[in-house]
Amino acid sequence: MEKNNIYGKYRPTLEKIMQDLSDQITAYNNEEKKRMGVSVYEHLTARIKTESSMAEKCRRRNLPETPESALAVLYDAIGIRIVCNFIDDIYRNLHHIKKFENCSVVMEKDYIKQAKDNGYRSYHLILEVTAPYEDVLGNNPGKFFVEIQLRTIAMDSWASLEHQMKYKKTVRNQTLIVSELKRLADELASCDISMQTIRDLIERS
Ligand code: 0O2
Repeated sequence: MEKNNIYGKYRPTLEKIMQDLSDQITAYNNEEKKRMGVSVYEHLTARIKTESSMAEKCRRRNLPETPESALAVLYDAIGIRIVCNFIDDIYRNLHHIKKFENCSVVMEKDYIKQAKDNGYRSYHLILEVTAPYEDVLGNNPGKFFVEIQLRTIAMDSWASLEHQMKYKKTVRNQTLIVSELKRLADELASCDISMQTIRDLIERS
């Protein structure tokens, strides 16, 4: 399999699944805006994992670099990131997403309640989406996996910064940077809690 063709003929289908699910999320947000006057999230981004990044992940997991590995064994070919103003909004989004009739949750990781050792925080959800397209195993309607990451703006900024460091080949003062990043992650987590508390006080008053 060519490196630049790991999704094979399924690439356009992945784009459709990603768009349809993004539309479903946007739709409940629009409903909430009408009902409550505020959005449930600040912004949403969606991406198909790059071919090279997916091929690298297959190699790391000792999987053949094929559409079957990319779409039936690994779960993050399609990724949607929902960035929220407040921690509670993350759980509000989860509540809405879990009600989608065409989706079931196959995995959940709450890196907010249990942050990674480096300070990474986010809520990860793997959805299995049933859609009227042929999947890599030949089923139609097919089943497609989507990774949804939910985080606050603070968690998102931190992850971008940490990502920059991780993917630089050589970083001077790495030990210092790693420990500063951990300290920063904890400070931002504390700010997120304060933001939520103040919002609750304003809403109750
Ligand atoms: P991209 O380009 O964002 O997709 P994996 O790490 O993927 O082999 P697993 O269990 O699938 O293993 O991953 P996990 O822990 O659920 O996290 C997957 C994604 O979460 C990563 O995707 C990142 O987007 C994000 N993530 C997880 N841990 C960290 C972290 O410590 N720092 C940052 N900045 N992001 C993290 P990819 O595949 O790295 O890349």
